[in-house]
Amino acid sequence: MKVAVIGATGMVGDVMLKVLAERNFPLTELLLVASERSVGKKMTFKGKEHTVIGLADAVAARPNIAIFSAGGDTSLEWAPKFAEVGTTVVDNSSAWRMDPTKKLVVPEINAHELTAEDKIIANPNCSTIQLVMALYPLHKKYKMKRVVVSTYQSVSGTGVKAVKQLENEIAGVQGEMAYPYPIGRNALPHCDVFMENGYTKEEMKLAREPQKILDDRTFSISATAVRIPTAGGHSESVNVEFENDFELNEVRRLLNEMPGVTVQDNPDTNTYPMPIYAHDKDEVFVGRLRRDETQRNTLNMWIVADNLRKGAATNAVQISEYLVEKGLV
Ligand code: A2P
Ligand code: 11C
Repeated sequence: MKVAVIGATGMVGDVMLKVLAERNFPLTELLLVASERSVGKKMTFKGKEHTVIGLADAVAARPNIAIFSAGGDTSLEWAPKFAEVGTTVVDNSSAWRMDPTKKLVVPEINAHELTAEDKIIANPNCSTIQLVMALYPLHKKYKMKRVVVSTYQSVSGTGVKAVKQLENEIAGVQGEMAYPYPIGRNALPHCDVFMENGYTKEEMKLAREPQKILDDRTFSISATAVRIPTAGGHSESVNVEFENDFELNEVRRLLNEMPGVTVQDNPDTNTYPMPIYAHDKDEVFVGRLRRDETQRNTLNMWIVADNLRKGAATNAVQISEYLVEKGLV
């Protein structure tokens, strides 16, 4: 497979290269692509030196797969150009996610919907992916009615500038601000931009993307997204009301049986998921499983995952692996 990584010099691009190497993705050629600023730069992959190229050269090389992590504008402009030459694009940005002609894929849930005709495939938002990975097996069994989710998102979700802001604040150094306020010793109820309805774009992604992935509009999701001073890994407090009653032991079993999900849940040993321990892991961790004692058929849980891994790079590489395995590229 000839694969192009668009945004190879960025934060997600860096993890993408790590994941491709770790999983021994069947590469015959790797094209590392970034903005004109980085063209000519040398990067190493599996001990071999590569030179960064520009987007036009990458299209001309007609890769089998192009994995995009270079922002929505780059995806909007360039994904169709790759598709036109027969490349299948796996896009990490929000550009195509809600386009009804594009599929929004979490491989463990809906990769089977993909066909060779899908030339632009969307990777969901990081906080959506970890949420649906835990909701999916429970929804199949008990049918969700309503979900209330509050997120605790790391600065790595915002990008390099935000990681630097937190580091500067910890070191007591003045520097450029990614957020309108300090993030160290703070919590900002503000992820991405505000929309007309008073919600942030991140909150609306959490409300809408799961319905598309699960191909079901009968349940609703209400979200509050909060940025906290963790370096990496997003956490979520989730309250789910089901149509049908559940047994906690069966919930635990269903989550354990879900590929890619690991249950960490034992109050006796202080066992619960935490972002520092999810770092560099591909799994979604679920714990603090409790019955909501104030409402029928309602569950509380806590979900944690590495937002740059399963939330971005790993999910995109898994989609690419599926395309190769099924002969769709
Ligand atoms: P570059 O390093 O040349 O700016 P991050 O999200 O960490 O900021 O990374 C964004 C990634 O997307 C980087 O690899 C960046 O390349 C790339 N990128 C940004 N804008 C463009 C563009 N217009 N064309 C191609 N790549 C881009
Ligand atoms: C965050 N979820 O943590 C964002 C980052 O739509 O792909 C990814 C934004 C997106 O702020």
